[in-house]
Amino acid sequence: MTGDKHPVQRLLFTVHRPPMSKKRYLVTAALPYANGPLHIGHLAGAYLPADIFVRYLRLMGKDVVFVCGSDEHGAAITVKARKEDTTPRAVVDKYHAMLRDTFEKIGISFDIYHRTTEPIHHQTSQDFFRKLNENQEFLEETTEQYYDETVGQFLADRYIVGTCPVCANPEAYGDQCEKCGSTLSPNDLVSPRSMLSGSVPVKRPTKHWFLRLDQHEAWLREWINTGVADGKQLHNPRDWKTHVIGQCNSWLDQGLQPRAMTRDLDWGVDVPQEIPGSEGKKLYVWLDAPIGYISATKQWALDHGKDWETYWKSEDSALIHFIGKDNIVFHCLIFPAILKAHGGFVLPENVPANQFLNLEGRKLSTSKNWAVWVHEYCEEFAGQEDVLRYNMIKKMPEQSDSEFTWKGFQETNNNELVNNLANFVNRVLVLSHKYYGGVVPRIDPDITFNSGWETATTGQYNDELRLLHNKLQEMGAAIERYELREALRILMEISSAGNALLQFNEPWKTVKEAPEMVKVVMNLAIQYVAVLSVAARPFIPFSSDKLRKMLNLNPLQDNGDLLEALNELVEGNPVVPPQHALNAPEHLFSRIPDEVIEQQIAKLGGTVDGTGLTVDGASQQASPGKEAGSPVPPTEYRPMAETIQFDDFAKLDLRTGTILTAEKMEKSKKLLKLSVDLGFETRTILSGIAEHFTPEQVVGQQVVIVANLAPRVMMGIESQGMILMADNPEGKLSFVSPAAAWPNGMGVK
Ligand code: B3M
Ligand code: ZN
Repeated sequence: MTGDKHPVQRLLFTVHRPPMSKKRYLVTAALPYANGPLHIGHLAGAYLPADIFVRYLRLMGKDVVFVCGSDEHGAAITVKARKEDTTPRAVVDKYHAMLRDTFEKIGISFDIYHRTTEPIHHQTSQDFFRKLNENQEFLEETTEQYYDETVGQFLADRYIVGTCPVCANPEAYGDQCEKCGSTLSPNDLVSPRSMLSGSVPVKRPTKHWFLRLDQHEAWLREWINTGVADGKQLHNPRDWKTHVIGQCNSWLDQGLQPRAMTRDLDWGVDVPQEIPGSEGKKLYVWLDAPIGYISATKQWALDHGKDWETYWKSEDSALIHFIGKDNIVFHCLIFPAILKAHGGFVLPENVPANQFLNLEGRKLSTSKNWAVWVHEYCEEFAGQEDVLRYNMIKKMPEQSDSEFTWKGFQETNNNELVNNLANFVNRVLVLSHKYYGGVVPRIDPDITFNSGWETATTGQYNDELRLLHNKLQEMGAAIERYELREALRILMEISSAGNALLQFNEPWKTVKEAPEMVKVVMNLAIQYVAVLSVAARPFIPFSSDKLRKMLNLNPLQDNGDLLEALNELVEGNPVVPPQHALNAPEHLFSRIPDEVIEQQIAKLGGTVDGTGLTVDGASQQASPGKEAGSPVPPTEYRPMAETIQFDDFAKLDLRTGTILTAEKMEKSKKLLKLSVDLGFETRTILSGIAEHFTPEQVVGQQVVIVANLAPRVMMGIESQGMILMADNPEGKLSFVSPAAAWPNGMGVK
């Protein structure tokens, strides 16, 4: 023993555990549009984090239901049907099956994967509509909408194309410009035309039902910022991600307007027919889609003899929505308003939205086939599903956008999964068979050895088990805080400590001279592997199964297995008893050679195949950034500025920061008003980027600011610094930012 501070004591009180006090959990992952296959951006954005969280809750013995399903309505589907020259029904049938199978292959453990075309969903959403109507939550209003006279149809926003008022892109849609990312409405488009016939649409009056979101603004603001609604503290807003709260406040600050909840369409959920004027009207897809979470729960409850209402209506149930950042407004403001307007439902306890994942330096693009398709991965890398999962978690865009590269994928696999985890497990199994015929040795727990946690620290068997307990608890606490990258790091620390345990004690050298000590070391190493077989399950479930098999332990029940292990370990007890017979080691991970990676890189941006990769509209929508395949114009470089001395440069105080809120300035086209977190303080900064970014796009963005620039008053507001931006030959702007999740307030030199 090197000193009096044993690692067990050092760790014991450092673990922060926010209370997981709810009786039951209803966890949702965004319903993907059934109009295309799943790519890695979807996986990292919503499905994988949700799956990890749910698997962890199950391991902790919690009552949890995990629901999802295909979003089968809306223009995303009908546009796709037109492109594939088929019916909406054929589109959703095809992609629903594809999505369902892909989720299963990559191990997303939904309790139910439902569909919004199911009758139970139509009924549920119509009941909602009736109730909102009864509660006078709607304004019925007749407005002028674009109508295509050639085909005799009102045009959904997506069916109108025209020139973007912000960036002059001639192919902007009526709801959004995919080039600059601006949110638009059809009236914003310059020279609109109909996508159905190419003709110039005319305006015609039509009646719609508008949800009075303006009347919900005040309580939503309070609930988002304080966690209090109806005088009750429902959650702690500090548990929510800052970029989520920031985006909500940006919307709230712009003022919530009544929003149409119906459409003139022929595909979707009918407005209940007894309501006057309902003919030809369908529910807006963003009204029915989140209600899909409820209908999925109803179906699951029917299938399992449970009561769906306890999950949605009792105060001791927690509702948690996993989504990508482009769905924040719908899940944090509009759906909560709908739930409240209906009455009787719980509000989400948290909406841990992720940001976007980029691929090889560019944003993911369905239309340019700049993506990694999960179903293709599962075919080409069959048996290596966990390698993708592991990489997605390591690169999860939890606080800011992140990037996947195939080289990084290879390195992570070879260095962490093969060299660390697989190597450790293999050594333990091989040595146990060699020394003890595969039987867990009996030991004298008082014999000490070199601990794997720190060089030159003495280990004692029961203490080391308690130490393992603390590590697991730390890992769980990170998952409970939705810090999944951190949780994975802690998991791998256990594997590293296992390797170090072998390295520091060298059983292969000492087995002859100190056989009793080696027994203790090997027994402990087996406990490590057993603990990993449980703790790895949320992240890499297929490998967890393999580990259980090698250890000859029962398959996990997903019902308190981790809790049980924690209870043993905290007492200093082993989780695998002596005399237990192990199975032979099996293959866990293998090295990925360069050729495989090169092939994948070569495939990027390649021809579109028959799976229909030509339409966007999945959860990761366009955001500004380098477009895959855009032609590179000849660059004219700006002439160099005059040379300055180091002292001139040293006068600048550059700092890292994160944009917390952003809003448009009433009288200025160019300026956005930002509040920027500098760690030690929050600054108000006016930045001339309004023509390049919408407020929602910049919230959560990490930036570098000139922090000691003299304040300047513009349009009556004092701007306290300047944000660094890089420009490009087309005059576009890009943020200059530190690596993902860098602390705020740090110096930049
Ligand atoms: N289908 C949009 C999307 O895929 C939508 C999500 C619905 S969640 C209720 O981004
Ligand atoms: Zn634009």
